[in-house]
Amino acid sequence: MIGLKHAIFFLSFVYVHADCPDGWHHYSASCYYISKNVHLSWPEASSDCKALSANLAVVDDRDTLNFLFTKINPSHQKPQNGVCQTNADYWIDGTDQVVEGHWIWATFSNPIEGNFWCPGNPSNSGGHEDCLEFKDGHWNDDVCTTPQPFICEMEYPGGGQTIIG
Ligand SMILES: [Ca+2]
Ligand SMILES: [Ca+2]
Repeated sequence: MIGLKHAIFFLSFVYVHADCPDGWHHYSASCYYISKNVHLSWPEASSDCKALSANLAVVDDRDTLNFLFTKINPSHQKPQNGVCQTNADYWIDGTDQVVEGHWIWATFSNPIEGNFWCPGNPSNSGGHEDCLEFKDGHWNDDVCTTPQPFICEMEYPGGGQTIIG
């Protein structure tokens, strides 16, 4: 027989379903928000993500790049004129504003590794392309003041259930 003390102990556990916020996409250990209709400069986009308790997305593996590409381009259309020829550009977290050519993920200050650059990039065109954008599932450097959509990322809040004692 379970005594009153034990019954209260069991009742004090509350199961809460933890998931990405509405409008965010769950992939692997993260939640992603794609601002399709909000166009901001890179610094403004970074601030907007932080206001959502997130940061501009750190996207440095092929699977995640592909996942985001299918979310942005659900019809899976291949760019007609070849990769990186569309104007569907989304700010992500990389920058070389501190040291030209030294690309870092701004949120964590660690060097960008991997090579998912659009052909011929980073180009630093005009001498001032210092912010990283997602373009057709690849990376491109662009002018930080350009207003355009962006992708925020936050840690996935849990495996589905959180126990609050
Ligand atoms: Ca640059
Ligand atoms: Ca470029």
